[in-house]
Amino acid sequence: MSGKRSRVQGGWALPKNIRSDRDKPKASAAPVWLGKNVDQPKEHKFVFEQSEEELKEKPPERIITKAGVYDISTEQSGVSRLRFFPNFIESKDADWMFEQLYHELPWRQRSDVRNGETFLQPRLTVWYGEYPYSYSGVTHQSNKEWSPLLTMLKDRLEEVTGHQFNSMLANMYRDGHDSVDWHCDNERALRKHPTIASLTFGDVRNFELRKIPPPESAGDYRFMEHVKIPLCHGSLLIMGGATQEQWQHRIPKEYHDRGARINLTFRVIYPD
Ligand SMILES: O=C(O)CCC(=O)C(=O)O
Repeated sequence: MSGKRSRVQGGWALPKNIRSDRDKPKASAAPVWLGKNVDQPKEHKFVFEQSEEELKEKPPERIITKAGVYDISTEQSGVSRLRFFPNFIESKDADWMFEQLYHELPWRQRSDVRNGETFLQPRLTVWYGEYPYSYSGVTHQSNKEWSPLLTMLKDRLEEVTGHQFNSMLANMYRDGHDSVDWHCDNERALRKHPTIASLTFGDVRNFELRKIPPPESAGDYRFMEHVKIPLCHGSLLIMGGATQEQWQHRIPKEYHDRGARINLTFRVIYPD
């Protein structure tokens, strides 16, 4: 029982070896180690270092909605130039053109081949041109069945651009789930610095471009410039100069309801 405190009237009895308050162990000041990292050498200072990557800033996305000529980059290899005409075709004409293209073009869903695997493309396509056209493992056979409407549009675009287009790839995005992934139109058959004239009919979709990073960035697009153009009914976008060399483009999937959109991209194809 020694050392155990026993209850006495009026308070707790002191253990036997402690006869008065003076013998009690003193509560010392705060222990020396409190608040210190005892393992840390005194001269070592904690320095907050940010990696070079964290210091890099992603340039703000540029959104183009107004008619104009936009030089989106200039490098030794040339200028990447976009020309945008949001009201190229009047809305009431674009309406009947959409209906005709929607019902009369021989739309088909084709398959891409990527890394040896075959995927159904998330859109429908039709190819027009005297030569076949191949990309991502898909080959479109030559097709010279230009309808009067397609011939009229081609003639008009030739007047505006000064280029003699001999081919056209038509894309149909049935709804917001259809898309085309990042790519550039740089197949050999298009030759260097092609001019591509792109018409839109139907629902608006965002056309996005991202600058191709320099080789030392090993394909890291995070800090590269991005451009977005909402392509509306009746609009014309012309991509020219070094655009296909310096930028990639895509139509991303949308998480809003979207109706059908038809895109006609007129090009000049050279035989191999
Ligand atoms: O639908 C569009 O506006 C883009 C189509 C496209 O990227 C292409 O045909 O290469």
